[in-house]
Amino acid sequence: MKKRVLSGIRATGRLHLGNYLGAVKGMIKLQNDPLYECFYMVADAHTITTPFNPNELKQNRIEIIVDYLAAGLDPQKVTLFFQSQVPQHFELAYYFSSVVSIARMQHLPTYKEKVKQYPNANTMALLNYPVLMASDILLYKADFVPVGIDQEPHLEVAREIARKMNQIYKTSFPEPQRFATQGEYIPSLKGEGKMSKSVEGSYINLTDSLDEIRKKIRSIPTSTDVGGPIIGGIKTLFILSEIFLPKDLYQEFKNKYRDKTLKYVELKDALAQAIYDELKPFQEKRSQIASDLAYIEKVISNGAYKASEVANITLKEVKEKMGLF
Ligand code: AQP
Repeated sequence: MKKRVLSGIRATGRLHLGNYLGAVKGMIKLQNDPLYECFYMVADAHTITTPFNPNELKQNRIEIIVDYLAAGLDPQKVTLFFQSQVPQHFELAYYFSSVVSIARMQHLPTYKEKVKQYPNANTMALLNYPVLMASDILLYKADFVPVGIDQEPHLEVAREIARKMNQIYKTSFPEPQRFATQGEYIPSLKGEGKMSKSVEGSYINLTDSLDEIRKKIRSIPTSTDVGGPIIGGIKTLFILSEIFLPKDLYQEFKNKYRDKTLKYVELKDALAQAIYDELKPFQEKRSQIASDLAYIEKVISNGAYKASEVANITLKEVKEKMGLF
């Protein structure tokens, strides 16, 4: 039996380097391993947990599918779908909500951060986010979830729900584990917090031009003193350099930093070029795919059909065991 994999990205905007390195790279790695059966969704329903614009959501969810395809996800190997087109996610989340306490959800750091970010949008949907995420994963009985480290508290909730359901109703949910990548936490270009779609100035989009990337990398705050502690913007610079630069070049810049001979602009421009070189094939492929709307629509409808088939089996089991069938 193949191990199952589930992942998703909210349709809140265009993908950035954090999403790519923390999630999409892991998604591609598992797609290419015949031991895994992968389900990758656009988490369009999770998008409404924070303020959103319906017209933008409609467009953004298609853009994420195009991003997935351009990044190398292959619908012949994996199931790509919109979460909202498989309503079994919502039904299972409702059953799961009966084994989760309100206090447990209120104490999650991710919930507290979002309430701080959007104090006027402290909704039931936001509080329920981790329960719906547990349902996304467990509906497919996924063993692995390629997501960034910021999602770890939500995975812990999914494991707790799996344990409780198995204990109370004798279901057979696995306890899902995060599939980590080297880029599991990409810091903000501002030097504080993580790279995030909703924090202006924090991110590099996968569709940015070389000029835009150079400008953004040059804006990373670096103190004039080289050789000090590697924190803030300098840390961001070195984390990205370790991922994108060839090993020897990265080491050379690191040595220069220690020797206090580093010129930041040289490191920044080498890094900008290396990031662009990695993104260029993605960008070329993206414009080809984006022009074929009929193909994109077919991928989405096939995906919903395939995901529903698996979803129905799990839902039937849960309903039977809960006395609802
Ligand atoms: N900075 C990051 N480093 C590594 N991984 C990251 N991810 C997000 N930011 C980083 C991973 O990307 C996947 C998709 O995330 P999401 O779309 O669910 O939304 P998010 O985590 O809410 O991403 P953002 O950019 O921070 O969006 P906003 O600002 O809208 O909330 C997940 O696997 C996540 O771990």
